[in-house]
This record gives sequence, C-alpha cells and structure tokens, in this order.
Amino acid sequence: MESLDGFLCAKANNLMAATERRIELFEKCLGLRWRERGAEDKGLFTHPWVGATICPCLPPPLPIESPLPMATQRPHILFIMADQMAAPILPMYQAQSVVKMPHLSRLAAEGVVFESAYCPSPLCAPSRFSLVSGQLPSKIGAYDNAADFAADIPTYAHYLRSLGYRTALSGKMHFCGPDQLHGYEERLTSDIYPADYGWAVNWDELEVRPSWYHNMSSVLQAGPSVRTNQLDHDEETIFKARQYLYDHVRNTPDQPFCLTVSMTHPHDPYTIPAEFYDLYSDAEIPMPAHPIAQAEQDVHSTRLLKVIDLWDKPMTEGDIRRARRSYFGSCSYVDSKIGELLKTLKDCGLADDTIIVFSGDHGDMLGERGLWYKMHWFEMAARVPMIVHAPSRFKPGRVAASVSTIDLLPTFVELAESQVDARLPLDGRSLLPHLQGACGHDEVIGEYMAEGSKTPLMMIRRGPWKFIYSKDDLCMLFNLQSDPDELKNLAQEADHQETLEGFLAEVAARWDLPALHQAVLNSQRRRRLVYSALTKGKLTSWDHQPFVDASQQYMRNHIDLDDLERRARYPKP
Ligand SMILES: [Ca+2]
Repeated sequence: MESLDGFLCAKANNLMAATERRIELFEKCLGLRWRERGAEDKGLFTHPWVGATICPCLPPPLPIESPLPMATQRPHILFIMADQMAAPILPMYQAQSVVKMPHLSRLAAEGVVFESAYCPSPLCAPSRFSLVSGQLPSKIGAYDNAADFAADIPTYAHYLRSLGYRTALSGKMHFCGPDQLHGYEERLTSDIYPADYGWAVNWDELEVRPSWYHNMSSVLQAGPSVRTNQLDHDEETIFKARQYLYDHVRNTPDQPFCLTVSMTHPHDPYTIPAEFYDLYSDAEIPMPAHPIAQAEQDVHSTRLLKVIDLWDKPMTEGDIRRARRSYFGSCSYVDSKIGELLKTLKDCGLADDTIIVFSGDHGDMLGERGLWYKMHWFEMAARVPMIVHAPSRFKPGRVAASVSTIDLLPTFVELAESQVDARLPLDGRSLLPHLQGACGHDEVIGEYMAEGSKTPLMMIRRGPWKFIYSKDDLCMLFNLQSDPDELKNLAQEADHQETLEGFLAEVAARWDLPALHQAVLNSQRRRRLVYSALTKGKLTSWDHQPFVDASQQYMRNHIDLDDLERRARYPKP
C-alpha cells in the first residue's frame, strides 16, 4: 500500500507539473520568460506562483501591468528638478549667497549635500536623457536638444516600475521622439518643450545662426511680470504633483511611488512675479565676479558669444543686475514650490517614508566670465545642486567628491532595495557609499556636442582637476582646489605637461572622436530630413497629451454620492 507521504509527493508533483504548464502559458501570453530574468524581477513575477506550487487553488496570473502587493514597503522617492539652476550661487554652496531658499536650505541642513555634482552635458535634452538612463550622451545618441531618445533605453522609471513602483512625471523632461513616457506610467502634464526634431544642430553649416538659438532678449527684457509661459507650466506641474500625492494616499497607499517633479524655473527668460522679485529689493545683487573681455575669451566661449548674439554687443550693468535679481527671484519661486510639495507630503503622512532628491539639468553662467546660459564646462554652467534628504536613513553631511546626475539611476535602484542589470550598459555609479558616509567615486565624465560646438567638447573632472578637450580648440586644464574660479589655464604651463599628457592619453583611449563626430553628423542629417518631411502635409504631433477622464472626476451619477465623498476625503471621517 502506498504511503501517505508517497501519495502527497505524487500529488505535489502533479500540481507542480500543472503549474509549470500554466507558467509556460503565462509566458506565451505575455511574451516574457520570467525564469530568464534577474532575481529581483523573479521575486516580483513569481509572487503568486511560488505559493501556487503547493496550493491546489492557483491564483490567476497577474498581468505585468497590475501593481503587485509589496512584501515590505519600499521607500517612496520624490525627485524634484529645477532647470538651469547654477549650484555655485545657491545658499547651500556659498556662505555669502543672497539667494533666499528657506525650504531647500532646510532639506540641505537635514540631508546629504553633494558639493561637486555635475551634469553629464551642459544642455537640456542631452543632460536629461543621460540622467534618466545613467548613460553618457555619446552612448545613447543624446547629441543636442532635438536628439531622438530611443524607447528601448532603460531609465530609472523602467527599473522602479518593474520593482512595483508607481512611476509618474509632472513637468518637463524634454524627451524628443514619439515615446514621451520612457517608463513613467503617466505624465501628469505635457512638456514645455517641443517633442520633435526641430532644434537639431547643423555642423554642416556652422556659420548659420538659427532663429531658435538663445539670444539676449532674456537679459535685456529682465524684470518682474505677472504671468509667463514658464509660470503656466510650473504652476500646473506643482498642482498636478500635489494632486498625485493626495490621490496616492486615498487610492494606492500600499504601493511605493517614484514621483518626478520637474520645474522649468529658474531658466531664462529672467522674469518672475513681483512677490519674488521684491524679495531682493533690499539685497545687494552681486555683479559677476570675473568678467572676461571678449578678445580674451577661449575659442568655445567666443563661438558661444556669437551663438547667443552677444558678440560685440556690450551690456549695461543695470541689465546684468536686473537679470540676476530676476534669476534669484526665480530660485526663490522654485523654493516656494518645494515648500508646497513638502507641506503636501507632511499633510498626507508621507514625509517620513519618502526620500527626497533635488537636482537639476545644468547651470547658468549669469554673466560670469562675460557669458550667459550654459553650453560650456565652466562651474556656473556645469555644476548642479544635488541634495538627498532621508534623515532616518542617511546622516546629514556634505560630500566633496565629484559626482554626476548619471549616478542617480543606480542610486534610485539601490534605494529601492534592488540592483541594476549588470549585463546592460551603464556609466553612472551608485551614490550609496557617499550617502552612507563611506568612500565613493570622485570622477565625472562630460560630453557636449550641441550649440556652439563644431566637434565634440569633452570634460574630465577628477580630484582637483578639470580637463576640457576639443579637437579644434586649445585644451583647458584647471586646478579647482587652488583656482576655484577657473582663471588660470594650466594646459600651457611647463609644470603641468605631465598631467596634461595623462589627460590627452585618457581622451584618446576613452573616445573614438572621429567616429563620434561622424555619428553626430549622420544623426543631424537624418533628423533634418525627417523633420523637414514631417512638417509637410498632415501634421501628427508627438507632444504628450495628458488624459483627464472627467467622467470619473468630482460628482457623477454612476457613483453613490455618500461613497464618493467618503472616498475623496482624507483622512476618512
Ligand atoms: Ca535645461
């Protein structure tokens, strides 16, 4: 007679075989193979199946689109971005700063402040594509402000979404191309910038200055205003972000979220409502510390002055001071919006479980060295604020080592208690060692191939050194420890030839610059042709259209009114 153990064993084997068949079917239906995925993914997808192998009542397979209940709640992540916010002038980076940012200053005091954080490219779209993907611009074709960002490049949003996070973007990300989501489940607003290829740079016609290039009107028309395009965008961005948080605690409180809130201020035009402009009526607005005459500019800066239409057109001190005051006011505006987000987090009981990260896409020269906007590797244009606020996890502190915003992807994945897929390309390195007070990396690689350049303009930042290289320009080598304002180019100094040669050898080993130059030209030519064709005939916009289902908003007769009021109220009565 068969033993009870044997009977149960046979029964279990049958169930396992049946389960295997169902898994195969599940895989076939969804076109995926969970057994080939990484350990973290397996945890996510096998959750209902692991129990199923010993349970005769198999639960139906969960579609990958459905949120899965988390065994342990991963921390929420609120990633806040500002556009064109120069780190060196902010109060958490400069003791004598007159810029008023009480909310961000509090986050800095309670958080970890990265004192030497850089963008991977000092321009909007290339910097952002690299930030979200953790890969350098040359690796993903992020050459300029109209570069196509391919839908198959994994972003931190893809990673966190796979881990069970709700992923959303409110505001700007300047994605170009037909995919406007790149892993975010939803975008709560449209983008302030066009999604098409219209802003492609043209190295075939270097002397032509396109009408869409920056010009000096942002500075010449600086001052207070009541309402602007940028205010329209950021007011909506913050409103939708706060609404997302209210919806989260009412509808999906058990699921972690990664909400990216990306404002366009303090980007030029330099104008802001009087409420913020007047914060500086009694302040002494400092003029640029080191103006450099146009005749003494480096080669790339000379090209930039022509690109921004400032060549041979001196500006008055009043123009410069008014523009800087407006910019400071815009920084205070961003701070006030951060204050609104923090209040909502607190009101919703989310403050303790949410890691807040603040950073940006590049800086602004603001008249320093006689330059404006970005597009160069000098500190004002390339250094960004970076603050990680999670006092229950990381002690407040300051990190002197140089890091990049491309380090955020592996950092976010590790904060979500997972690991990146080691088989996929990645240039970013996790900031966790720095956050935990251990020794982390101290290196930033930068690439620029857009407005004002005629060949790739590369940057290596390591230890005290910043090295800037372009095939056609004189090299620049600065020691930022002894020369933080980058006034002494050491590349021609006899004492520094060994350091220079080391960097030149590194550039040669790191990049195939002729091949990259050709790839940039090919991309520009492709996009010019495609864009020109797509502007003819029937137009189909790639701009993101946020969908609002009004049939499910407010009071509707298919929802019981008592029930509706109860569900909409937080906390529930
Ligand atoms: Ca930007």
